[in-house]
Amino acid sequence: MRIDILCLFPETFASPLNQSIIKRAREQGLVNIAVHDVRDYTHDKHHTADDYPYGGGPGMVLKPEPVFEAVEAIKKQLGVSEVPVILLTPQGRLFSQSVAQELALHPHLMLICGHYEGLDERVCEHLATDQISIGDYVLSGGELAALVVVDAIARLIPGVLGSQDSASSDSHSNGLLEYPQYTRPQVYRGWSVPPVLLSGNHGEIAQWRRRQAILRTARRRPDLLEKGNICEEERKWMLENLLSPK
Ligand code: 6GU
Repeated sequence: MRIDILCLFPETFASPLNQSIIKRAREQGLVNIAVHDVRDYTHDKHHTADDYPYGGGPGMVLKPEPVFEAVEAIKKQLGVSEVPVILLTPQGRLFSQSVAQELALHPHLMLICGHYEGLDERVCEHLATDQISIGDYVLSGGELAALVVVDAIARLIPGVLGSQDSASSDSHSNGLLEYPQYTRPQVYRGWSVPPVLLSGNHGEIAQWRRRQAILRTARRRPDLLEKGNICEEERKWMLENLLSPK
């Protein structure tokens, strides 16, 4: 998969894209990520990327010309025409695990990071094919949002994670939060690992994890339970245990 990122602050990406799982995925050639500076596509000597908003008001607006020209130049250089062009903006549709799964199916994506008070609407209307927000809060720019999107997508590419199991048992991939995990020591400061996890009984362990995932989701994110596909027996167990401590 190839991802081209267009932004005003390319240095933001250096460290996060050169760590851990994403670094390894890039080294293995599973994902090719290129970061482009929109200012490189300006023509004036001050490399002006923003301007005052028509109609007045606070802040500056990202100019359309360098953004259009950057997308067109990159497409031309790569010899591609049909590629999703995704704008990162608080006005976009909400990002989620299922949006990540949908985007991970594309062989190529272009991400545009907005900045300042906003972006010229003609970029939204005539260049972007999709607009994504990572949540209901405002960031100073789209760079951090793009990193969130790239990370969530990259770990879904086959081969990026050690075993494909790790992505399918993640929180949200089955509509529920993930069950509690433990490692050694068996007792830490007097707090013991739940005995069922030491039992070696794989059926009981699977049932315990499933029930804990349901309970945790019911307590912390009841809004997600609808999508969790809980059976009648599980719902009964959940209601019996919801009120007990922790
Ligand atoms: Cl994609 N951009 C900005 N600037 N703020 C956000 C966002 C994006 N998603 C949530 N808040």
